[in-house]
This record gives sequence, structure tokens and C-alpha cells, in this order.
Amino acid sequence: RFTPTPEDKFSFGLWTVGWQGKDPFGDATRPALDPVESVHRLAELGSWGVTFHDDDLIPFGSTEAEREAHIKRFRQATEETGITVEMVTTNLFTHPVFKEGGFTANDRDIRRYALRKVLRNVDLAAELGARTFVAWGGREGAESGGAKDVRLALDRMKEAFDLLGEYVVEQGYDLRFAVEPKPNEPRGDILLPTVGHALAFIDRLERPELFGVNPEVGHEQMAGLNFPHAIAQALWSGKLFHIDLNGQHGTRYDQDLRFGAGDLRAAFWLVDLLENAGWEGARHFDFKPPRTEDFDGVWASAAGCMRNYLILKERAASFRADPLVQEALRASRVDELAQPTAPEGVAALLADRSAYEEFDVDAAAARGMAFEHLDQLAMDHLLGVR
Ligand code: GLT
Ligand code: MN
Ligand code: MN
Ligand code: MN
Repeated sequence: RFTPTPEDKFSFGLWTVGWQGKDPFGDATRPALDPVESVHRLAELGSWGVTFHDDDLIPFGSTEAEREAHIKRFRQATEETGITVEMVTTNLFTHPVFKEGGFTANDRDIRRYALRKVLRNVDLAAELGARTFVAWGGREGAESGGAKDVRLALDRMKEAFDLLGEYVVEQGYDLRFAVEPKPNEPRGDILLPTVGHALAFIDRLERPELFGVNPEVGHEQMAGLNFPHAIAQALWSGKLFHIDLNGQHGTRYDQDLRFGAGDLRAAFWLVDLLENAGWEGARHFDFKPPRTEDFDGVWASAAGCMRNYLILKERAASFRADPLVQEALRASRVDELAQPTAPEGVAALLADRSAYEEFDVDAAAARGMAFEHLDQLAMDHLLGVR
């Protein structure tokens, strides 16, 4: 029970379990992890997939021969374990050259270098069979108002994504891009700060069909937003291309706790939504095992992400299957929202006296919604007492 298998489609970034615990106040608390070991350990724990940044696998500045050697042994590990490389992404944030941005740096030569770094990695993603390419622009932003002309920065962001879209089409790659929003950290303010901003931006691209979002639980919550609502809108727009699952306590620094920690109720509704929507993509974890942990703690943290997802999946299924819940949902008229409001058109609506002239506003206003009863049932299921 609650034991993950590859059918669950769990996946982890190499940078998650591989995080050494370096933070703005302290040095690393753990040694580096060999990506090959990570692949083996994740497979043993029941993971299906793995993801990485170019620099997680191939240390920045490696020679061509070193690069090939790193890729070769990693590929071998994935083949031995049956682990899928489902997503690849590019690090445009660690090296000091990106301190002022990658695609939207004021310096044009840095923007050209950033694009080349991504293009090279797009080739690697295609070579390894990844279908999704994440773009997190953590350094695209500013600390002060005069530092960045945001409208020009968005022009350059669009230019970069349009070139990437053109490139994958020309190369015939079966690869789509997922933009990852975040409101701040490491920049004071980051461009495309929320899922909503990213969705609106994608609409302005030349090949919008190649672009979607990679929302991260904690990032929307840092902005005080409702994560399941963001995911619902991304699904509704056909734009949920990937997801970063983790935990966060409210609006503060990016905590990257294991999935299920932090806002547990949001996690419950998120799993309920993903499972009911028939989400077929990876359940991808982007968390950081706290720097208090040794490697036993790292693997316990990774296992906890998957276990919590499976527990919440079971809890959500029990909530949906409960006859009392189904009755409560009807009592709250949740199903009535599926009925179009005026399918016969405006003229018929205007002619319908019962819709306005004879509508009993006071009686309608007096109806209770019975949401508290419904929500307590959800709480009972979540807490395992029903
Ligand atoms: C970095 C960031 C994450 C992104 C990763 C992809 S890297 O750890 O904090 O949220 O998903 O670039
Ligand atoms: Mn992330
Ligand atoms: Mn994060
Ligand atoms: Mn992160």
C-alpha cells in the first residue's frame, strides 16, 4: 500500500536529491551526488522518470570529450534501470554571467550566449527522447525600477521563444516547451511571475501550440495564490505541459519542501484535480531535502513525496466515492454549474420573464450553499476518519 511503481509516473529532477544544501547563509552540508547513483536510487524507490539541467549532468565548462562521457554513463544508467528522461531544462541562473538574466539580459552578447546554451541542450533533450523542455527564467527580472525596460524584456523573451519554436520545428523534434513562473527569488521581481502571466505571454508567441506552463506548487503560493485554481485554468487552456510538485508554507521564501508538507489541503485538492482530470503527464517533484538531512534523509524525503501523493490520491478517491459526499455536492449545486447559462441566446433570455421580471431575488439570496458541510466531509476524508 502506498508503494510507488513506474505506472504512477513519478519523476525527480537530478538537482532535487542532488541539492547539497548551500543556501544564502550557509555552505553545503552534503557532498555531491553522482547522477548515475541518483538514477539507480530513484529507480529502486519506484520512480518512473528523471529530469535535469545541462549543468546537473555536465559540469559547466566541461570539454566536449568530458561532456560526451557524462552523457554516456548517464544514458547507460537510464537504460539499465528503465528510467525515462521525460524532461530536460537549461541552467541560465547559476553562473555569474547570468546575474542580470539570460534571454532578457540587457547585454546582447549574454542573450546570444544564453540562447546558444539552450539550443545545444534542446539537441540533447531530443537525443535522450525527452518530450518536454522546461524554461525557468529565474534571473529574468530586476531589483529596481530603472534597471529593466519590462516591455523590451518581453520583446526579447518572445524573440527567444520564437527562435526556439522555429528550431524544434525545423529539426523535426517532438518537443514542447513549458514555461515555469515564479514571482521572485533569486531576482527581486521575476518576469512572468504567475501562471496567469505566463498563459497571457504564450498567446503572443508565433507558435503558441508549442508552449505551455510548468507550474510549481510553492511558486504560486509564494504569490498568495490558489495552486489548484492555477492548475485548473492551465488545464482548461490546454496548457498544462508539466508540473513541479512540492510544499510551501504561505507567502515567504521558496521553501521547496517535499510534496505534502506545507499546505496539505491545497495538496489534497490538487491531487483530486489531477486525478479527476485524467492528467497523463509526469508527477514531477521539484523539492529540496532540507540541509539538516544526510543521504538517508534525502532518500526518505524523496520517498515521502511519492508516498504523500499516493495517500492523497487514495483520500481523494474515497472522498469522491462517498455517497454522503455525492449528496452534499448535489445539495451545493456543484453539478448545476455544468449547465450553460443561456444556451438559447440573448433574445430568448430577454424574453424570459422568469429570469428577471418575475425572478424572486430575495428567495434566491436566502438559499444556503451548504459548503461548510461539504468541506467538513473533505476534511474527514483527508484526515482519514471517513
Ligand atoms: C531551480 C528552480 C526550480 C526550477 C528548476 C528548473 S531549477 O531549482 O528553483 O523551481 O523548476 O530550472
Ligand atoms: Mn520548479
Ligand atoms: Mn521552488
Ligand atoms: Mn526550486
